Amino acid sequence: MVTNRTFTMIKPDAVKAGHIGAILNMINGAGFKIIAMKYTKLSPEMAGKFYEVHKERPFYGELVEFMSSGPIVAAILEKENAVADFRKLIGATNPAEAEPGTIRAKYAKSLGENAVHGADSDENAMIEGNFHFAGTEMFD
Ligand code: DAT
Ligand code: MG
Repeated sequence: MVTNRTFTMIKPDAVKAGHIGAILNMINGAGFKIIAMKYTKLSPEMAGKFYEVHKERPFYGELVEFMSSGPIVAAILEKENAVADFRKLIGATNPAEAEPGTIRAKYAKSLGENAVHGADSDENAMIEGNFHFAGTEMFD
């Protein structure tokens, strides 16, 4: 099992605000290698399935609606300690609590519309990467 990869999405708020380039620049600058990447849009069904773990949470409906509201950039990233280092680079879920200089501190609009997703474990990184990409779309 590959444990040096993580999965990310640049969310609809950041895409709409024109931050794709700046965010990718921060990702590259932090030493992550791009293994797979696509510009795409989630249907409400796909967003619902992706965030199924949050189904019982009060914000689930809002989250699914937001994540399917516009295009996103999905990517698999590789680096030593990828999951933890990427969570550090993006900052806390709530941008008001995110460390200065993190992607969410710089580009997130709110707790709900927080610019980027980062997988929270090696296992989820693999599941989420495989949800979005076929093996033929991944390059070492
Ligand atoms: P993270 O994206 O930092 O892993 P999470 O997995 O707890 O955070 O939640 C997934 C997404 O759901 C999060 O990026 C934004 C949204 N969200 C989380 N908590 C929320 C809340 N209390 N109100 C509205 N949206 C929320
Ligand atoms: Mg999460």
